[in-house]
Amino acid sequence: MTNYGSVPRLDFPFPYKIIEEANNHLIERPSEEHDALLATLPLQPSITPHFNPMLLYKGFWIPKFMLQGALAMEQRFKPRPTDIILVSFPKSGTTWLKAMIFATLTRTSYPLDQHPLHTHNPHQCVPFIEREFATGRSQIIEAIPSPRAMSSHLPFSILPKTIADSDCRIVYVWRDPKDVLVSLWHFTEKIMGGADKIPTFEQLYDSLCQGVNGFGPIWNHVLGYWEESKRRPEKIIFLKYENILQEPVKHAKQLAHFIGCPYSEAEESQGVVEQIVELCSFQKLKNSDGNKSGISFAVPDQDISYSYLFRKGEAGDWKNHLTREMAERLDTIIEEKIKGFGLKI
Ligand code: PAP
Repeated sequence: MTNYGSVPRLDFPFPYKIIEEANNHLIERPSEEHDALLATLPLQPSITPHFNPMLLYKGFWIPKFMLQGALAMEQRFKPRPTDIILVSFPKSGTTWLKAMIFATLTRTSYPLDQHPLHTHNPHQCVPFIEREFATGRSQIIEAIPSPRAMSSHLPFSILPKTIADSDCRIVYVWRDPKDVLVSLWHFTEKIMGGADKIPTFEQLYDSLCQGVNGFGPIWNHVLGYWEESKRRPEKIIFLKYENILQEPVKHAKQLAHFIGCPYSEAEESQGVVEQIVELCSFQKLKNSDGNKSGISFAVPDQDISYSYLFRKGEAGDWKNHLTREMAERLDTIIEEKIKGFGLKI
């Protein structure tokens, strides 16, 4: 396993400054070839407006503009052997894991009390590859010095093949789908902010059960990475949100080792692992200046406050939202789909 040692200090907010200053609402025209392909795909409005509309591609409902990005990535993304790509189904712990990866990589680049995570949202530190390609700003991805930390919500079968064939490391995080649903529901409520057409919780629940929601079906998303992590465990680590919550220090060490910058004995005895865990903790991130006031641009034409990404940060909140029947039905659907693959919810 590569050990990167010290990672170059990023002159913050470079290259993220480029992101902040770029015209967020300008989507690069898809190439004619992509246009033609997109026009042939089944289209479905998304119940959650930030993923609207969705196209069915390789068995997954992908938000159209993210699919434009994915197709551009397929043609132009050049993986580097030292790349670290965080992948998740939305609302599974992306923001947290972005913070963990970034803090781990840059722990010697900044004094921890002046770390950029005190003032920046993790999404400003670790960009979404398909979004940058979709919005015509792939130069941001190229400008990040190695080892790059980036992220994606794309299913494994839609990631460019060059990634699967490369030495890049993939960190996949998944979460109990019932809590994913609850998190997505609250997020949707916030971004729709009192609009008349807010979907009901039951509608969102049905869409998840049917697999017709952004990047869904969730079970195939998870299974794609699970299978690949069994094939190539040295290149794909498969983490569960609930397990990280239970044992954050253990997982922080495992993550550091996997991404090529393990903690030294000296760091461990000085409590650096605990400090990184604390820096990335829900309360710390939620209450940081950057997250209280910042506006994200996760999707075009929609301003999403960073604060929406920090709600409860707990496991099992679904018990406050789903009836027993609803929980059992969703569990049964997922269990049926993942049966035989050696994976448990
Ligand atoms: P995204 O896919 O839109 O980026 P993502 O970050 O994956 O969202 O998920 C948000 C969830 O992670 C929220 O869960 P909740 O609604 O159930 O509360 C959010 O609170 C939680 N979260 C964010 N940061 C942390 C953290 N540091 N520790 C634990 N959970 C966190």
